[in-house]
Amino acid sequence: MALERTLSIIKPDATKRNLTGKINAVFEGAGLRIVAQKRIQLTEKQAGAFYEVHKERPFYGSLVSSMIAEPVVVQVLQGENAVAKNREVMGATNPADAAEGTVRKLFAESIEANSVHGSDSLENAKNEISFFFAETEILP
Ligand code: RTP
Ligand code: MG
Repeated sequence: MALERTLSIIKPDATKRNLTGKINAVFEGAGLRIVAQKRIQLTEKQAGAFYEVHKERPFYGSLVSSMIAEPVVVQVLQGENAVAKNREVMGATNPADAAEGTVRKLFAESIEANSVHGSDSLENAKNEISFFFAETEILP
């Protein structure tokens, strides 16, 4: 088992419904430690750059719009196999397919308003963490 860090975002649909604490409780209950966290308002430019990999997808425009509609909470989660563990805890992209007890099953409204983002590989986690955090802001 490897101690890893992953980037998590509590998305606008969830911050709007005041669910930050409830979602954090699911992460912490699964053994993930919140070692950095801040509430920020993304700009269109930032959200567009963050989701650049999806630029050609039909949902790119509405994804970027939805990510700037309300503040988000960006956070670094640390734990054993944190990248895969967080993906497991988040549940499937579409809440209709998400397993019981997962964040998306518990809280997501739709495939777009799906409450959380989580890095999908260790390499992407490193890049996504540095997109939002300086190393000095991460306090294990
Ligand atoms: P994420 O990156 O947000 O952690 O989620 P994911 O890997 O499960 O999903 P991904 O395929 O990377 O898509 C990124 C986000 O785009 C929205 N989406 N909308 N309308 C659609 O068909 C559609 N497909 C994806 C979702 O909000 C997804 O989280
Ligand atoms: Mg993804």
